[in-house]
Amino acid sequence: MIRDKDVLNQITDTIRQFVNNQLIPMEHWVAENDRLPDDIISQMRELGLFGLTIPEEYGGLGVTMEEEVTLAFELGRTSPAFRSLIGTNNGIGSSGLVIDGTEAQKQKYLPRLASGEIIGSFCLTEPDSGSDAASLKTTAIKDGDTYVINGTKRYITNAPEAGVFTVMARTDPQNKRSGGISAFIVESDTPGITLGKIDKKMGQKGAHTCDVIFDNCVVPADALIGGVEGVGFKTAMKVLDKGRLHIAAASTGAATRMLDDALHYAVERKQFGQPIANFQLIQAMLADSKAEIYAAKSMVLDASRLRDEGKDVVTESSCAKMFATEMCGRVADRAVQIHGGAGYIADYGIERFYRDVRLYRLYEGTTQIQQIIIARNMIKEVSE
Ligand code: COS
Repeated sequence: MIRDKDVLNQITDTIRQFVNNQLIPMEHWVAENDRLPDDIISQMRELGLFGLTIPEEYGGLGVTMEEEVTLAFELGRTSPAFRSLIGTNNGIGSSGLVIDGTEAQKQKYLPRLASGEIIGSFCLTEPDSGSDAASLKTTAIKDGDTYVINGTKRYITNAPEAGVFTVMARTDPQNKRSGGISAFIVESDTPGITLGKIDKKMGQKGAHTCDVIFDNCVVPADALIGGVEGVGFKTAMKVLDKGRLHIAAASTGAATRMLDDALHYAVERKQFGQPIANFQLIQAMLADSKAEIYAAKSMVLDASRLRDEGKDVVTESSCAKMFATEMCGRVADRAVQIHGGAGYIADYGIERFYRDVRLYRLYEGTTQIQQIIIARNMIKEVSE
């Protein structure tokens, strides 16, 4: 759903110019220095990019899902590290509060997340609990009017920058599956929290992940999201349903950029006395990529519109995430191939994209988890 086409076009144009003029020129610097320049972060704040999805009454722009993915198509066209910094505030680092938080929790944190004053981060994954999220071992044991949290969270995006964590922890240790899990909003300077060293990743330099360790970390009882125990797993799943659509859009944006780079290279690069774009084997790679990007974009928009209509889009969200991220991987591979030897050389940037986008098929649920969700829902529907 687009609330006002002119306003959306204006925001999209602003972001497109920001990506083209400010972010793309800094991609190499970010990869070399493994951080974002401070002035870029300030500009992101000024543009309101940290609060795109946060409801207007809490200081954000309150974009709809269709508007969000439209903007993510643009933000996806540059190094994922830029989008990653604002990504958690607009997605998994705030959605738990937006979807299930109490009014007091929303009032307390959402305005600061929307302005970019603090960064939000989502703590679900653990050393022994990745795809099987319901098996998580971190505990939050009630003690008077507090909870005591113990456990380790792993690969937590933006944890080194975070001011506040959404933490999934087991409040009922007797219940070993999803029903024993609750979600908490925890400030990062709470005593008992330490961070591991920043992970060395395959790509996405400038976007940081690390362990978050809770050692007898005492939080007030009102840190329990929504004030209800035992529904934290469902909160996490709802957060991910939305997050997966965003990642699908970002992957589509990245594929668009890589195809654009490959097309320009193919038109300029001459072999056998003519641009390689004249060769049909190159054309096949360009055409397949174009069609697949179009398909992904259509899926993402369709699923987003359905979500805006209030429909259950668990299946569609997983379909879009699976297709768009796998498509993005194929386009990355073809883009390197079209660049030939240059595709393997850092100066051309395409090898960096190839490594950066590999993560899209893994986080917020691997492709195999999306397949399981889609197939399970199909089987459930036919059995009912
Ligand atoms: N929205 C709301 N509720 C949901 C839901 C959703 N999208 N998905 C599941 N639930 C509910 C179920 O209805 C069920 O509720 P009841 O107990 O009341 O029946 C409960 O949650 C448990 O669901 P389910 O039985 O499907 O859980 P499983 O343990 O079988 O696992 C998967 C579900 C595999 C889909 C889940 O663990 C998952 O998504 N894993 C990937 C985790 C992930 O993406 N990690 C990335 C890290 S964050 S960057």
